[in-house]
This record gives sequence, structure tokens and C-alpha cells, in this order.
Amino acid sequence: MAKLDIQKIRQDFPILDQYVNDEPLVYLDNAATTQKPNQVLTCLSDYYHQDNANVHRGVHTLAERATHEYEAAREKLRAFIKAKSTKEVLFTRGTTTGLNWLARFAEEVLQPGDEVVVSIMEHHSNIIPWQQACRKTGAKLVYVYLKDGQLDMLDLENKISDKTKFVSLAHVSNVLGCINPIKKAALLAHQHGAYMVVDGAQSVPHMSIDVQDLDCDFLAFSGHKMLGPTGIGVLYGKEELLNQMSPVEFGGEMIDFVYEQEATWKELPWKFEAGTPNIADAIALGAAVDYLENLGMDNIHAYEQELVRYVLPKLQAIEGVTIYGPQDASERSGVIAFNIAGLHPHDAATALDYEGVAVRAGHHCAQPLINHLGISSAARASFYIYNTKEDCDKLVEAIIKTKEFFNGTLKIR
Ligand code: C6P
Repeated sequence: MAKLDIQKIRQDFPILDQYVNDEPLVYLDNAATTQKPNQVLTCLSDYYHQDNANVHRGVHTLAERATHEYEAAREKLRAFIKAKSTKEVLFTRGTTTGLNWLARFAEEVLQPGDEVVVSIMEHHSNIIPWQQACRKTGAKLVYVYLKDGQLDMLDLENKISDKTKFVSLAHVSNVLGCINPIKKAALLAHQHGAYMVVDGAQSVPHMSIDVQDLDCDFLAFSGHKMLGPTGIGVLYGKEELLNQMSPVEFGGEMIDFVYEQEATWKELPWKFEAGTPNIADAIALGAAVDYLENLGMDNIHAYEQELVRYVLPKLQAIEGVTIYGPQDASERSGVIAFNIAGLHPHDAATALDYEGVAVRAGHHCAQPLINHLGISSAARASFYIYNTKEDCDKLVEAIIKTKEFFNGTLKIR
């Protein structure tokens, strides 16, 4: 397997080359958003400098260039997730928008007494839209709980029944870091005639995804967590299902014919893309895909696992540090949420920032999970392709220093 040249990769991310609080920046908040390489920034700037025009509307040269680049980006995204057709790749604002669109579809499908199955580890974006759909239709939202810090597969099997119409699961938890067995879940869902929805926000940026192999019906993800710009993402859906769905937004560009009292829709994927789309960011997301493909998604996943294998035992060895999720590095992606005994995670994150280490603290938009874990919040370090073992060491040192600062009682197990 080709190894990644991390120092070379880092040169593409000039933002990393800075000091924060007089310390070299160690950016470990990649689950919130990733940094953007020069290639993506140049793509954005080139588009606005050279090609900017509206898409699918004009016949002039710039309009044709912009349309070509926008649709070429869609094709890159198709190939990236191995969808059958570009008709199955809808540009959205991000994961949240994609999941909201699906919940609208659910409102058309759900009947009183039907069930939607989610897990307790879901991000609010994969809970609240379903709560709303259930409330409007009289369907019930059913939760699958945890075993050993990850999805309880027995509970999943028990909760999916013939009443289930949608199963919607995170592929990777943004708190527990566990990787959920989506292929198995999809099989179970389909055995009961339910649709399988995947929240890919934390998986698509980090591992090779094959929607046909997973056999999921829908997959939502965000560009900004995979080196792309904010405000752009993708909703994948099987063509026959997207054809059954009504558009969520109406207006310019998504129509075929408009009469005084009614209208007909364009074919997929444009039926879902009302108004002027986020052209530049879609094209730049295509550049991010080029960058990731060039490194190789399997290499990226392997490298992140190497970092987790390196840092997890070091964190586990610090007395008073609790790590959430599976304790075995091989079962995790590069997300590690933790607490330090006696310290509020916001204080911990602020103290780490004094050391130049950027981590997130809070409920991570997963309050039901945080409640279920019996805590009020947690700190979280999350890794990506430009992080190094030195970054891991810096995190560990900074946590130890923080503990010393607050209670002066450092012990290594
Ligand atoms: N999680 C985090 O720091 P958007 O905001 O639409 O790009 O992504 C929403 C979302 C959905 N599902 C999962 C599993 C996620 O992790 C996120 C975003 C960020 O954990 C911001 S709250």
C-alpha cells in the first residue's frame, strides 16, 4: 500500500503553518470541519476569475464552461461514492439539508403506527427531521442503544420490524468514533421493506464508500468535512426512489413546463436543484475529491487508523481521562471524545488551546447520546490526513499539562 507523504500533504495546507497562543497550531477539530488545500482554494479562485456564469441557462461560452464544470463535479462525486448514475447525485447544502429532504419524503410515506429507527448516537441532524416527520404523520421514532460503546446489533435486529419504514444511521459517530455496520443494517432494513438512510458526514471523508455495495437507499454528506468548501454537500439516492420523491424546493431551473395553475419537473437530478445552485463550491468540491482520490481513500483510512492506534493507548494511560466509544483502536475512526476527571470540557478545550491544540468541546450536536452516557458534555479530538504523530504527542502532553495546571496530581498508569 502506498504510504502518504504527510509532510508533503501539509505543504498544501498553509493554514496549518501558524502559531496559536505562541505555539504551533495542532488542528484536531476535523470532525467539525476540515482545512482546505491550495488545490481547492485555487479552483474556487480560478472559477470566479475565469469562468463565473450561471449554469444550465445560457448558451454563451462562460455559461457553457460553468455548466460543464458543475456537471463534471457531479460526475466526480458519482465516481467517488460509486453511484450508478449522476442522476443519483443531488447537490445540497450539506448533510443536514439532505436528511431534511428525506424526512419530507418520509412525511409522504409514513402512516400512523409506522416506525422510523435511528440510534442513540445520532447527530441532531439525523434526529430532529425524523421527530418532525413522525409528529406530523403519527409514526413513532424508535431508538437503538449501545453495547460496549458502539451500536448494539442485537437491539438493532429487535427494533427493526415490519412496522419500520425508515432506518437512518450514522456510518461513523461524531462522538463515539465507532464505524457502524451499514451493510448489515441495510440488509435487515430491506428484509422488512424499510428504506436504509445513511448519515455519511463522518465516513465519506475518511474511507472508501461504495453505495452499491452498502446497498443503502440514501446517503447524505457534507463537502466541508472532506477538504471542500462550506455550503455544499451531496444527497445520494437510488434513482427509482428519487423518481418517487417530490421536489422539496420549487422555482427556477427545476421545471420542465410551467402553466398558470401547475408545473412539471425536470428529470433527475435537476428536479431537486431549484434556483441558482452553489456552482463554485460544487466545482471546488470536485477538486477536493480529486485531491482525496489522488491520495487514495484506503490509504487515508489506514493512516488515520495508524494515528488512532498510536494515540489511543497514550490517552487511555492518563489517569482520570475517560474515552467514549470502543476502547479498541481497530474499531474506531479518527474521532476521540474524552473527559478529564474534575474538569469541565470547555475549560479543558480552552487550556488545550493555550497550548495551540484545537479540539471541540460541548454536546457535539448529539444531546440524546450525551444524556445516555450520563455526562453533560465532552472534549473531542478528531484527526485527518495532515495530522502527525507529533500532533498526537502534543495532544497528550497538553492534556497532562492541563491536568497538572488544574489539580497538580499527575500520575501515569
Ligand atoms: N458534525 C461536529 O462537530 P452539516 O452541519 O450539515 O455539515 O453536518 C451535520 C452532521 C450530520 N451528521 C454527523 C454525524 C455530523 O457529525 C454532522 C456535523 C459536526 O461533529 C458539526 S455539529
